[in-house]
Amino acid sequence: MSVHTGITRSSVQRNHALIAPESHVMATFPDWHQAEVITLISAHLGAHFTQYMVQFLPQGGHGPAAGRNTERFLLVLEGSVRIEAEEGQHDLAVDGYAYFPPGHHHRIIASGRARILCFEKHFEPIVGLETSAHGLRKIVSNMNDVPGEAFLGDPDAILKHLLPDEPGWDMALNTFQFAPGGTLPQVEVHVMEHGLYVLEGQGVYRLGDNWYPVQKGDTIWMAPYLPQWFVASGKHPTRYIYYKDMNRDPALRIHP
Ligand code: UGY
Ligand code: MN
Repeated sequence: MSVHTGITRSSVQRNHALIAPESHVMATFPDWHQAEVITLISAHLGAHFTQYMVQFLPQGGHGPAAGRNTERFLLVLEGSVRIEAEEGQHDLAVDGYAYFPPGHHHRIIASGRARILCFEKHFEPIVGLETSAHGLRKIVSNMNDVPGEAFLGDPDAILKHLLPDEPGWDMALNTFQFAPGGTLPQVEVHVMEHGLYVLEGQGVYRLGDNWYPVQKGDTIWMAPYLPQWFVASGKHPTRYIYYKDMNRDPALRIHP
């Protein structure tokens, strides 16, 4: 076995984190059977959502619905999974995704080796409105079937909204695809938080006053107000998926 040098691209800071695959450490959770879970982003880091990856073992396995009041988005990264929901079942292959509103019963089943990426958030209702009145609904789709738009008119930065952009919804999952040399059009500073996973390609992410080389398989946490910017490098497009909280007044969230 070779001797480890102690070097990694991973870096965990007060308001951001880069977690490269070389730093992943698996855990087993009681309700996930024949599966290894890597919690990438959580409240322990300071985040207000959870991002984790589940690797089902070659013999297949299964996992439970999200916790109470928790909404879940899942994306298939490798292999395929079957979703057993209240109203029937769905088979999802790579790039397939699903969203479950809080309290929506389902089970995730893999019949062989598979890898999924999950984002979960405690749902925040609009003050005075019942959860059922927010228009949340189960979504099952595939990223390749979602139309993209040139972000602020830039054809080198294609944005896709994977979930409905409606006022009742409090989280967004989007993808960005950048042509080589494509950039975010500004150094963004915003109250919304991000959890990001690089699906393909490479580039340089500015996080605060740090510039990090990033590539496929990397996870990034960006706290509220973190200055952020990205440039894609390499010879092929770079694509990432990211979580963002939305549609809630920050003042009301702190002083309800
Ligand atoms: O939606 C966003 O805030 C997005 N433009 N941010 C990002 O990709 N870091
Ligand atoms: Mn942003």
